[in-house]
Amino acid sequence: MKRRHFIKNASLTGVGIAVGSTLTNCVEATSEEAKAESVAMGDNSEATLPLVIATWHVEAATAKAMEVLQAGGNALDAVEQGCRVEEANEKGQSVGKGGLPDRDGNVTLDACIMDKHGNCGSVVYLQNITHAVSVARKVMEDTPHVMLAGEGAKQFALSQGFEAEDLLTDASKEAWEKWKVEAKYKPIINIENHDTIGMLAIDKNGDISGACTTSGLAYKMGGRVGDSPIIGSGLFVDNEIGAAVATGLGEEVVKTVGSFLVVELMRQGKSPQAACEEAIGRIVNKPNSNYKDFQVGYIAVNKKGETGSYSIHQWFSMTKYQDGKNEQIQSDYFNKS
Ligand code: SD4
Repeated sequence: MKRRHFIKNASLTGVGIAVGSTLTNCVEATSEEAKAESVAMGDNSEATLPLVIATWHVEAATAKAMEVLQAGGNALDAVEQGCRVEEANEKGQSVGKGGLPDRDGNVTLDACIMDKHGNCGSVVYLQNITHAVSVARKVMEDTPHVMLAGEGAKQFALSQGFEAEDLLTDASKEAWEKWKVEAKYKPIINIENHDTIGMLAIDKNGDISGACTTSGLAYKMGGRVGDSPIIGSGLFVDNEIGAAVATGLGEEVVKTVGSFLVVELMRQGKSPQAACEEAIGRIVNKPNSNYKDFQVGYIAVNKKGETGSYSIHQWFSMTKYQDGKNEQIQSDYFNKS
C-alpha cells in the first residue's frame, strides 16, 4: 500500500506554537452570560484559533497553512498556500503535478476555493498548470465568473502569468502504462485510490475559508469532472455557520450535493461530526446503493471551531492543526461489517 493515507496511526506533533485567541473570545459574545449558555448547551469547546483541517494525511500542507495564519494571514491565503504544497508534491498522485492521468494519459485538474463572503472560483479540466487552486482564486477575484473549464481555463491561467508544464511525471506515466494492460473503461474508484486535498481554515478573526484541489479519479474517461470543483458538492463555506469539504467518488458526492448538505445540517444545529455522518447516510442508505465499492469522506468545521470527519470505509483521516499540534486523526466510518 503505497499511498500516503495508508500510513496508519501516525500521530504527528508539529512545530510551532498556536498564538491564537479562543473563538469564544473573538467571535462570539464574550459575556459570562453567553458562556454559561454555551456550557448549558453542552458546548465545552473553547476552540483555539487559528485552526486548519484537511482531508487525508497532509501535515506538510496544514503546517504551511498554519504558518500563514500565525503570521497574521487570513483563512483564504492559508487554504490556498496549504493546497499548493500538495499540488507541488510530485509524490502525491491525486493532486497537481504527478497526478494520475485519465485513460488517455492526460492529467486534468479540478479545483475550487471559497471565501468568507461566499465568493468562489473554480477550474475544471485544467491541463498543464500545477497550481489549479491559485487559478481558481484568480477566477474568483479577477473575473466576473465562478467557473472556467478546459482550454479557456488554461488560457486564462497563462494570461495571469502561470507557467505551462507537463504534469505527467515518469512515475504516473508508468502507473498509467501498467493500468492500460487491463484497462477497464468504467471509472471505478476503490477505497485506496484517492487523496484529494480539501482544506478548511478559521483565522484569528474567526473567518472561514476553504479550498479543494485534485487530479480526480485515476484513469477516468476523458472530459470527466468530479465533485471537487463544484461549489456545494466538493466544498461549501458559509462564514456564519461553518464549512465542509469532500473526498472520494465525486459522482456520489455530486448526487447528494454533499458539502452544502453538511453545512445546512450544521445550520439546523447538528455538530460537524453528526452532519458528516448524516451526509454519508444519504449516500449509503439509498435503495440499491453499491457503497461497498467506493469511498466517500467528509470533513467539517463549524463557527465555534468544532470539527468532524466521517467516511464510508475505514482508513479515511483528517489532518488537524490547532494549539501547536499538527496531527492525523483517523476518521470514524460507516461500513464496519
Ligand atoms: C473526484 N473527489 O474527482 C475526487 C476524487 C478524490 O481523492 O477525492 N480523490 O471524484
